[in-house]
Amino acid sequence: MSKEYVERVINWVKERNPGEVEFHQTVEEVLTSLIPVLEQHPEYEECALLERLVEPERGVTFRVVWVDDAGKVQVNKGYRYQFNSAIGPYKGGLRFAPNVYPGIIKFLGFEQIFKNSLTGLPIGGGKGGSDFDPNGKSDAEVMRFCQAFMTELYRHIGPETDVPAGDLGVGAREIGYLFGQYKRITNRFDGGVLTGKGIPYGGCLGRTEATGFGIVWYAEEMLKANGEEMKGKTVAISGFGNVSWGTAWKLQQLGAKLVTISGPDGYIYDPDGINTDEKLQMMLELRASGKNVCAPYAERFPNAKFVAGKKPWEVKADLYIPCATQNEVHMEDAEAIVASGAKFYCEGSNMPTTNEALAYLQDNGIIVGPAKAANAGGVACSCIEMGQNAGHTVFQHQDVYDQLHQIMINIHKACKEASEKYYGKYDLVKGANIAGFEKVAEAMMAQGLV
Ligand code: 2IT
Repeated sequence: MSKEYVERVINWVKERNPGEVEFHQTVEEVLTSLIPVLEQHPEYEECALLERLVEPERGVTFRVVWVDDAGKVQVNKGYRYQFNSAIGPYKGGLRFAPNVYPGIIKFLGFEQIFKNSLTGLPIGGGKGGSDFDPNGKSDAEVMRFCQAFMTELYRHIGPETDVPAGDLGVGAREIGYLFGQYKRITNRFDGGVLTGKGIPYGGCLGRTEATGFGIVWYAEEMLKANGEEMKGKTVAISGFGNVSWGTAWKLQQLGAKLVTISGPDGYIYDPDGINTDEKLQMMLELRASGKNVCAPYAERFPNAKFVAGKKPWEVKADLYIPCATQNEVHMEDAEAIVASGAKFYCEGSNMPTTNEALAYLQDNGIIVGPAKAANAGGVACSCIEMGQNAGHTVFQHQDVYDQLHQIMINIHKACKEASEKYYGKYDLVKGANIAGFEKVAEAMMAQGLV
């Protein structure tokens, strides 16, 4: 009965959102997990709860017009999908990347509902972005683009309405330009209208590393629940951006040995470990270069090897953490991970694993930490930033870390307990979907047909 309901809604999403494959993928993955919960709540089907969950409350698409350094007029698409506000104002990042289209923003926005609910904090789900490619653009071009983007976005957001942050291609610099333009238009210092701000103007200490730290704390809980510890583990990660850097830093602190990072150009294998301050600094330099390549790492540290055009999943490790982008782990990568004898796989980036690869990893006994739980430390820290701004105060670094660590422990516990309750086993993927869903469903039921 519930199985048919779920299948019907999945097909309905596919028909209504043609070609948006990433959105279909995440809806399928999430809704399928919810079947045993729906069995116990027939009232959810009667009031079309799933149909309402998969249909964003609001979505805006807008034109972004700006002038490049050569004086040429450029036109991009801008998006903001406000998915669900049952438990708090919409909250979620902005992604600037050339492949951005509604299927990507909707998959991210839909995931964000459950992730934000898992944090235990009062934030709804949303996501936005643009097909603007920040790579290779001058600082002045990025500023003009951000100003043009905010000139439309400002009318849809607000500290109690929708609070965007960064995602791929949107870091502290972009948030600064976006915030400056918001303030110029509205004449309001609404600190909590954007998160990931710079420290001098309302930013939260620790936000830059929060996502990566949270991922490693979550992975540590996975290890502990299975009688192991982080110290001494060999770890392979992808990416070299913000999330990868925070992950590398926390792995260093916990005494794990990180041996890979990657970029669109290939991956770095460093047998000595990417675990010195100088090497972590190098990751920041790679990002700041704006070239989107990781090869220069091997020039600086000659013991390291650059493998062109490949992904790091062929390197043997105890724990794998994809931290780059969606669908970076396919079936052949999952096969390599299983063949390596690894026991743990923790998603860092949003939906890094195809549904097929995810099932293969789990079917072969790998313990999988899902992104919507593992990377929730970023948005949790964003919510701490909102609280700081609302209270016109400043939180200390260690306070933020302590809160964040506890939130990650709580999320792992919630995922574990939900999967044990409904599936009678330790399956964090299903548990995350269920634990995230339960609170949102209850809030939606209480608020009537809206
Ligand atoms: O995917 C994510 O959770 C983010 N990009 C961060 C969202 C946020 O509002 O901090």
